[in-house]
Amino acid sequence: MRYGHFDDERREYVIDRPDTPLPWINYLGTEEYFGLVSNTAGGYSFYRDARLRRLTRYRYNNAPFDLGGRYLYVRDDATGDFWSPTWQPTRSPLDSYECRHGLSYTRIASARGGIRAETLYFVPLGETLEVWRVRVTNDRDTAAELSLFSSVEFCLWDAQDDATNFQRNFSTGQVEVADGVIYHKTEYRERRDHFAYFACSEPLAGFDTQRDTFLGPYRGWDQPAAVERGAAFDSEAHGWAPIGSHHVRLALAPGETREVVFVLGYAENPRTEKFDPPGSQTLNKRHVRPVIERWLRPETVAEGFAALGAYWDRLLGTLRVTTPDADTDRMVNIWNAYQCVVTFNMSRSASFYESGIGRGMGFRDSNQDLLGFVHMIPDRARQRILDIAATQMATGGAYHQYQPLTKRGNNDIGEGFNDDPLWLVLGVSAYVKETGDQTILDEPVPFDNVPGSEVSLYEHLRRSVTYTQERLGPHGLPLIGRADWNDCLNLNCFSDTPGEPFQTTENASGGGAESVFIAGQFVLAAKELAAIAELRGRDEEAAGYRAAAEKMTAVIIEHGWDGAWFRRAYDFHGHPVGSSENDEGQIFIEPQGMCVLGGVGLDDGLAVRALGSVAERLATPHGIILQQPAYSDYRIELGEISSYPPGYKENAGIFCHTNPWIMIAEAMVGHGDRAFDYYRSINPSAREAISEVHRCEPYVYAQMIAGRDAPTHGEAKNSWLTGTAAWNFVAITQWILGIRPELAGLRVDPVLPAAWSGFRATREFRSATYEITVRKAAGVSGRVAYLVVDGERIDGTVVPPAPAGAVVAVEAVIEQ
Ligand code: BGC
Ligand code: IFM
Repeated sequence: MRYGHFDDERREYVIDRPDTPLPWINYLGTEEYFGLVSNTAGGYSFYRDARLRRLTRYRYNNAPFDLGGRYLYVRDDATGDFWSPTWQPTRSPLDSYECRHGLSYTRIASARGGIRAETLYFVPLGETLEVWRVRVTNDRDTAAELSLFSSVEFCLWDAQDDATNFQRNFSTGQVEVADGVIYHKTEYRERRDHFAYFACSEPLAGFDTQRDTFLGPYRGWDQPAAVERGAAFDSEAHGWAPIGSHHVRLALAPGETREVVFVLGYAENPRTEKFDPPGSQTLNKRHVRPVIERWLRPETVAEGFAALGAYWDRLLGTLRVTTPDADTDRMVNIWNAYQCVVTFNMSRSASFYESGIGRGMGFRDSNQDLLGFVHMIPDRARQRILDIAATQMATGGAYHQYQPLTKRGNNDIGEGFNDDPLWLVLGVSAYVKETGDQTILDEPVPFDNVPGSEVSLYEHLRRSVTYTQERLGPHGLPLIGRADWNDCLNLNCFSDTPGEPFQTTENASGGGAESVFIAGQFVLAAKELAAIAELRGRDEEAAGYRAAAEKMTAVIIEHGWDGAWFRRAYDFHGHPVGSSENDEGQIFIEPQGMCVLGGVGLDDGLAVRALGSVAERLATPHGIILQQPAYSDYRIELGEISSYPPGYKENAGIFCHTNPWIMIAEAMVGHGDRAFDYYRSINPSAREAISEVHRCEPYVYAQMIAGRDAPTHGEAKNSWLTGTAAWNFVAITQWILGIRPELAGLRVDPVLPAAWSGFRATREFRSATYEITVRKAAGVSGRVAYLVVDGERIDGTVVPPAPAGAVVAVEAVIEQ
């Protein structure tokens, strides 16, 4: 069952009923000011940091699930009938409803009783504000006397404090209303000097700034007293809950449309210029007045919206594909790429499943996210890398997270996730391959942001590799520490006394448990670093890294191979995890993917064998399960993984992030059909037809789909902010379609499903454009036999970089 459809031409997903199984959301903003917006206008806004600079309030885990947002009310002043044109919060029946989620904008249109309202929400480039452009049309053949009310509930900036510290916060709220603009000027705890403003293009019939006056006693957002009676109270908030609401009266002739613009923005005042006149309580808002005036003008709004479209044309123009599969095309060309940029902006901070207060930016997560957006925004990727690397320690170890506002490592979760440092090598290598920019390797980067501790980024990479080499366990495999990629595989939660639970932060990473996953990742990273070393003429170092990769490969084969697949780990007691010797958790997906990505088992058939086991034991029509059999009970020696009910999250859920590793591995061994089947099984667009099962948005990946042990098998959860976005983009574009940036140039080496007869693509790469045609007869499943580059046949599959501005025609011919 569908709840809408894709409009590929306009790069939109069109939702045609408001009661989607879960809120289907979108993001506004591309630079510093961001918002989340659902298909019924729920969500919130923030400036740079979703925790510390939250403009509007949102209550998570609400009932209904999504309540609170950028709400409007239309009232027919002749009858008193009122409704929300975005359906929420009144949920009044609508004669028509349509929500179009586009690239950094959302448009929600509806009609009731012959009155149509269409609202466009977006954040203009270069501004710290959002625009709501509302068009109200009278489709009746009589005149209409209407009222339009806006509403937002202000957050008192620190979202965590706002949600908990009521003894204080019920007394701090302050607003000011001047020239029809509502200013929210509650002081932030540290008395930073910023404020929010909410303006309207029309003369006001009234306003409200105190929530409980606007709503009335014992009422909710579905039935505000001001709207019901058709007149605002002109309330001024002193403490309690400041809101912003404008009341506008509209008299519309038959057929007439009126455009009303609302602008919600963020501004700062230097401390000395905070008040006007100095020392008074009146906000100095001189600098924002011109901004407000400009953005209330319909022409500015139209130009701003067009500029946003052009921005996305530019970003998405980097790679365009035309394949025989529509779901592939729309994900690669539009939605997957878009999700990668959103993940760049948000990391794991703010979604409808991430509260915006819980987490900073992940060291591991951000490095992987980079793989999905580096081709679109290389400059920002460069900066991101330098920021991440600056949180690394001199030991090569890393803070697991850092704070976006301060860019400092944050020790809330601690360190000792022993996979972390190696992701930096993979992130940097992806950047250098994409851009050819080797200067980044010489950038001075501090350790733990301590001035004076700077060494080159290249040295940081070396330390990442050394970090693993210096932490090997009894089998010569890397120590896992607190956990590796799988946060919940906590193998050092040992107990000396049987039956005695025992786990502290200190000992969680101190034991001897080992990870085969990190071993595979090490092989991959050491090879990548060897190639970078060679590029810099450090052949001896390169040889050292290659030798280290070989040595680790041998250890994996000796101690990490279980007979038909790669083992997952050894626990604190030295028992294998992910082995046929285990009663549960016999086979895990992660080492099958990562070892093959590192090239382990490619020559001796182990890779093919392991992938066969994945197909046999882990694959389902809804994606590949993380491990099987699911743990049925808690086991202290395995930790949190066994605390999840079977089929969810890390305990045998379909953890989508890992699936592309298998797609890539299958492509590496030449299995185009299997790689593509796996790709389609979790491709959200390909799952659109089963939206009642999948339940999350059909245009973006979710972190997890419930596994076969769960009663809700096939149900997705935790959409948007997941490494799934970047890795699927890499799997489909670089390995299945095979357009892969390498140090030496652009490789074109697809591994396609047999039924396809080729595809076409345009790829911007290092300032040149590659027009790629892949030809293959349907039914054939071979690899590229030769390339023809600008009419000349070349050996191998790497197209050397062309001069900037060149347009290069590449033809790849696949033969049996
Ligand atoms: C991860 C989850 C994991 C959890 C453990 C989070 O950081 O996203 O997948 O289950 O940590 O509490
Ligand atoms: O690898 C982690 C990631 O860093 C956060 N989400 C869950 C993943 C698996 O545990």
